[in-house]
Amino acid sequence: MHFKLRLLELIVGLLVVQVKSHPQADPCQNFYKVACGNWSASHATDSYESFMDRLDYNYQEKLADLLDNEREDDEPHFLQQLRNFYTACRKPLSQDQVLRILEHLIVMENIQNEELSVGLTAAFRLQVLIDLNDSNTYDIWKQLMSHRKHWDPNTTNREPLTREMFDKLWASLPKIPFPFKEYYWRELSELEEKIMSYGSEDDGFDSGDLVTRIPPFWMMPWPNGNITYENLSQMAHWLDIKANEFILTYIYMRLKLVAEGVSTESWHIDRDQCAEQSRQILSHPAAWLVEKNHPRLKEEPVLQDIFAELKQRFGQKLLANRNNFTRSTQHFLLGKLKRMRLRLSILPRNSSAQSMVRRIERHYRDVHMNASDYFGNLHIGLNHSRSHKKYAQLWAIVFGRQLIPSRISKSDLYPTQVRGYGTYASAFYIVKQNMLIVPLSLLEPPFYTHGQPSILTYSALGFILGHELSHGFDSEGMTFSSHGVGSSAVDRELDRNPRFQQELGCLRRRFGRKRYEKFADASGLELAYSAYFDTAQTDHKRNRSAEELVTQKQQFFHNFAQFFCSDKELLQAHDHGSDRKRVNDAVAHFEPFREAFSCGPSPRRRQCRLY
Ligand SMILES: *[C@@H]1O[C@H](CO)[C@@H](O)[C@H](O)[C@H]1NC(C)=O
Ligand SMILES: *[C@@H]1O[C@H](CO)[C@@H](O)[C@H](O)[C@H]1NC(C)=O
Ligand SMILES: *[C@@H]1O[C@H](CO)[C@@H](O)[C@H](O)[C@H]1NC(C)=O
Ligand SMILES: *[C@@H]1O[C@H](CO)[C@@H](O)[C@H](O)[C@H]1NC(C)=O
Ligand SMILES: *[C@@H]1O[C@H](CO)[C@@H](O)[C@H](O)[C@H]1NC(C)=O
Ligand SMILES: *[C@@H]1O[C@H](CO)[C@@H](O)[C@H](O)[C@H]1NC(C)=O
Ligand SMILES: *[C@@H]1O[C@H](CO)[C@@H](O)[C@H](O)[C@H]1NC(C)=O
Ligand SMILES: *[C@@H]1O[C@H](CO)[C@@H](O)[C@H](O)[C@H]1NC(C)=O
Ligand SMILES: *[C@@H]1O[C@H](CO)[C@@H](O)[C@H](O)[C@H]1NC(C)=O
Ligand SMILES: CC(=O)N[C@H]1CO[C@H](CO)[C@@H](O)[C@@H]1O
Ligand SMILES: [Zn+2]
Repeated sequence: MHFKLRLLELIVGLLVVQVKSHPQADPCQNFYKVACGNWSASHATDSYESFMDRLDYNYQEKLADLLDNEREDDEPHFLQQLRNFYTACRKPLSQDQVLRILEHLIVMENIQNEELSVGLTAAFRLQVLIDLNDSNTYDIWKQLMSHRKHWDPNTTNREPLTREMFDKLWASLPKIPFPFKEYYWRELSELEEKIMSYGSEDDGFDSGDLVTRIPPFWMMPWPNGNITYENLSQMAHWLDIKANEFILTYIYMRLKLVAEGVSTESWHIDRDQCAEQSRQILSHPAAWLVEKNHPRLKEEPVLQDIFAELKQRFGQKLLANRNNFTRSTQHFLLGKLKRMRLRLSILPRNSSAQSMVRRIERHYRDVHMNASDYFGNLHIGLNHSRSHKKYAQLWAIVFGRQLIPSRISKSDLYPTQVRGYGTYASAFYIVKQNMLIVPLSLLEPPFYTHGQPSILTYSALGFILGHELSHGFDSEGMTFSSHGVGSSAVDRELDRNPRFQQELGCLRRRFGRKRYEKFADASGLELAYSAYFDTAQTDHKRNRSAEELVTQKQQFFHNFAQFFCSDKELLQAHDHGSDRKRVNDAVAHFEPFREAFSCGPSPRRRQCRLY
């Protein structure tokens, strides 16, 4: 069963009001190309790589401007912490600070991934906060090893430790690691030996397979001779299997070896990066500050209206009951849809300005950032977020059904996840709460402008809301009730329902683990399209001029596709697949799309339809 909060995020991309087509591309073959054309070339000099990034970049610029301003009298405690974090991040960093934070971390009782994350970020002088969790330390090492940056490799010692050096370093450790010196020495020397065993005199390798340089700020041994990428993966594996305590102590010893003089050299983190981290670590204070200066909440009625329409469309689908579900399952699904809520902003809603400040104050009352200790602040921030994450999960399990709906009310401060939900311009659906959250940073130009033509809103935001709504009814989400409690009765019925299983098999064969996202994309596009174009009682605001209908339909699809434009059109995202395929898969079997662009009937394969 799923007791963890399940998060389904949608990455949003570009929306451009003006349709700029790519003349060579065939919309029926590669609609991404038609809509995005030469996006990466025309945005080559920008600081963002996709439209999603652009929204976040703009938001963080605003935040940085606000944080660069003088502080005012009587600012809430949480805002001072935000300023302190940002200020410390902007100051020059030194090797000495790295050693201090490592000393601080090493003496801790229980060194978890948050501590390792801070230690690696500091030791490797990373600009971005390293994203470390229980399952991806291997990837982190691989990334650290293939990371490219200009530096002077002479500033570290890359030879294995001699016993003599080890003895000396051991004596200066802030804490003696368990269990004992000889054990540690054996583990350390075996690791170093393994690393040094790579690298070969061989010149038989294809030069494309060779790692040509030492990773930046590498403080461990590095093999002589030629290393292939395969060797690098194995080295990452040896590091990955070491305990966090071992790694932090080891890195600390190796850094102490660095030649004299190097430690005075300092480095900086960029302004936009500091703003981004401030937003990740202190999400609510950052959202509060930006919202106070650039209010977006007045957009709520527009979004709630569209959301209501999408729900109504999806309700019609459920009522059609293609799967011939039993009455109780129908009741379950319709009840869930009816009670699904949309909330704007990660901040408390429906509360007075003072009570909002009080809630945020309460959440951050134990957080005390130091305006000159960036690494220490990172640790405080991650530790704080960890304690709230655990609390949120615990209470979801312990209190169960009755308390959840009343406990998480419209006005609660929703706990965000560093580098996860709530810290980017990305909408998300929380199964446990049957709630869809749209961060206000999504409602910014050029994605969204107050009073823009509704075709732009439906094709972009409508799609996003439809996508997230659909996650409530994908094969995993649908077994959770409107209160976020899993239903084994619905689970059993789904297992036995022949039509549903057939359609699910179709999705699984075609998309594998991406099936939930592909379903949500196709369903979201269909919902948004029908909400905008199909005639119904709810339809009172659209211009139905017949001669423009085809053009309007084309514009709708262009606008939908353009928010996926990116520099990384072919990069495989974990669940969504590449941006290009995301667009092309969503439209491939959608009849109204094929009609609008005169594509002829769908190719061989039909669409997989759960409902
Ligand atoms: C994309 O733009 C670049 C620079 O503007 C140009 O050199 C390139 O030919 C363009 N590619 C296509 C496919 O239009
Ligand atoms: C940990 O990282 C992996 C790979 O990036 C990701 O799939 C997984 O969802 C993450 N887990 C948590 C709990 O964040
Ligand atoms: C590093 O050291 C080598 C040999 O001692 C020297 O040839 C090289 O120029 C140095 N590199 C830098 C960037 O100082
Ligand atoms: C390094 O990788 C190459 C192939 O990429 C492999 O032939 C060689 O055995 C590896 N070296 C070691 C020490 O495993
Ligand atoms: C590495 O391989 C190249 C050819 O790919 C060869 O010229 C060179 O001598 C090798 N270097 C070492 C240190 O073995
Ligand atoms: C739907 O299911 C009911 C039993 O739940 C069955 O009697 C009925 O024949 C089914 N209808 C179709 C069209 O499969
Ligand atoms: C803040 O950090 C600096 C540098 O690490 C330290 O000297 C100072 O004592 C810290 N201040 C507080 C209040 O902890
Ligand atoms: C980490 O959080 C706990 C509360 O969950 C707190 O007691 C502890 O002092 C925190 N440690 C640091 C280093 O902030
Ligand atoms: C509908 O659009 C047409 C063409 O753009 C325009 O001439 C007409 O006035 C519009 N009608 C309404 C009711 O907005
Ligand atoms: C402070 C505030 O605005 N409270 C309102 C919250 O919403 C309920 C109804 O949904 C109102 O009755 C309260 O006045
Ligand atoms: Zn999704």
